[in-house]
Amino acid sequence: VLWGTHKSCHAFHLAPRTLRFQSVSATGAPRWNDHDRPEKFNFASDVLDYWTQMEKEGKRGPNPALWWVNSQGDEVKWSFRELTDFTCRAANVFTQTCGLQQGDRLALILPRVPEWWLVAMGCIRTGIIFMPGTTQLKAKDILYRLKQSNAQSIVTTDALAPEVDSVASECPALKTKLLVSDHGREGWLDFRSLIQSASPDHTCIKSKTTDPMVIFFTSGTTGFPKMAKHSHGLSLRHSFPSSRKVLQLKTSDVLWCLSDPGWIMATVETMIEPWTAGSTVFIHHLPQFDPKVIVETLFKYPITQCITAPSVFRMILQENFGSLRFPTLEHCAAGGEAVLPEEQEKWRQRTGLLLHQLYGQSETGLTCSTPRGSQVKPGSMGKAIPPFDVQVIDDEGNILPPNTEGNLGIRIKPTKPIGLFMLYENDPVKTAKVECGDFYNTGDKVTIDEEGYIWFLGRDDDIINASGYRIGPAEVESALAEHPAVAESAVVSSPDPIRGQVVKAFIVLTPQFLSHDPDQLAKELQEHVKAVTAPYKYPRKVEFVPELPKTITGKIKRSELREKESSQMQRQ
Ligand code: BCO
Repeated sequence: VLWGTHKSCHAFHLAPRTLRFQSVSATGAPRWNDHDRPEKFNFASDVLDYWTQMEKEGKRGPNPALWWVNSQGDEVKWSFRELTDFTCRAANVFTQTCGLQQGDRLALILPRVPEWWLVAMGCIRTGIIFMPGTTQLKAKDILYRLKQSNAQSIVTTDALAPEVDSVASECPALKTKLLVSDHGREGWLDFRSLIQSASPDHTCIKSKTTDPMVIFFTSGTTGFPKMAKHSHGLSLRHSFPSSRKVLQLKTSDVLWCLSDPGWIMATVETMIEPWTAGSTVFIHHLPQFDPKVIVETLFKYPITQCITAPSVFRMILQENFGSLRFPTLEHCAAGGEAVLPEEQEKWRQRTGLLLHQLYGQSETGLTCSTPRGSQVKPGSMGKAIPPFDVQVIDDEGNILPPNTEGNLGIRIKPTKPIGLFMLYENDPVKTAKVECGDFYNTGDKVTIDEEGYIWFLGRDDDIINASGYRIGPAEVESALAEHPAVAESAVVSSPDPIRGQVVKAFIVLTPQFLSHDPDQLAKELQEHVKAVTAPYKYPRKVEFVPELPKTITGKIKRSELREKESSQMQRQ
């Protein structure tokens, strides 16, 4: 076996913290500047294989490139050389066994298992566009993704294979299904054994920087998730000096980003950014979120940098852990939702470490941050990361002066910056809608101060940000509508001290359910939503109402319900 669930398969020893690698520049080999626009770029050949070469020449230390663990004591450690070998094999599996070609789409729905990185990098080598998805997706969500994207292939795990099979007949473009499992399944190819028998000889495509690389599904204020398509520029951007400044990763760093592999944060922070610097990517399988396991892991392994959602830091602070002075941890960053100044202060007091904020979207990747070593202004999401020219704009795209509330805009004219998404696939209307004068309008309300620090104020629409998940109300309302008790519903955000916001559903019942026990019915509806769509979207709060507030034209006034929630929370 090349790998698998085996104890400490490679005898890697991490360099002591004081030992830094002198033979290569401590921050890797920056070959591009912030405003370079090379015609060709491919993360596999330009970055991964570069570090493989450095290893061969003895210019990189013995730290693994990927270090994966689980709670059972299993461990996988791969060097860059092994990663080049395995990802070339993955590339051959896709092109030779599956018959996939550059530009084809592959849905990648795996938990945090080492194969996720092989699939993603195998796609990059071949130009197959990968589409990460969380394993919380249900059959209906998967069907939507496969159909919208015309996916030719899917890679997933045991738990989701039956969900895929239940909808596969409705997806004529789907040619191959690959299973990552220790067991076979009829109609599925066994990814692990194919990798073992595949050749490690593969020639990476010479991709243009502007060729598509990855699609992220992202929730919108109306309808179902949009497909934010990114080019290879997303990965090139992390070679730029300004991006490298954010975490200042070195080959000796061990970076643990806890994000589910379904989100852009994982693609960037568990692959692109650390490997650009030749650092170690640390992954814990974490099938269930448990603050105790996170704290134990930070004590047990020589992790130097940790990135996760603010809710995770809050959940850790809420527990009664004796000490949070982690022996090797040097830098912490939080992204996906806003962090309050008091939370940053509490984290500093308990751990001795500053909590840096990161800001970005599926459309933008990393957009703002307080780079390591620069002044943290508590509550601010930091400054713009070049080459993004970030401005606060009004609804016409005019730049507003400092300390004035407006939309966070990223300049796209005359030139779209490297790293910003290309477009919403198949949706020119929504793509045009987010263009505002010379800017891409993120829809996030912010202010900017005289020193360029940006302060998050909220959304200008109905999108809910629950513990870092971006949730569109229509997705939850549509799931609720499938239940016979629901005549009508309106879903909005409700403030929450731990998760920032939670999903709240106001529900008008059908006559036959009016006499049901409301607590039991609320639980039943919550379970129903968890069963028909990704469970993170389920309404943690439910209120039954006789009617919903509407405009004269019959549009639900979600803002009225949202304000009601906010004022109620303030009174409590
Ligand atoms: O809380 P409950 O127990 O009632 O429900 C939870 C789960 O137990 C449940 N569930 C999960 N899988 C299920 C299931 N139920 C039925 N069947 C299944 N297969 O559903 C609920 C899921 O909620 P959750 O995921 O919020 O769970 P949890 O365990 O409370 O996790 C907390 C967090 C903080 C770990 C989680 O919310 C999280 O990971 N948040 C971060 C999201 C994130 O990474 N966002 C970044 C996006 S990228 C970006 O913003 C760009 C930034 C540069």
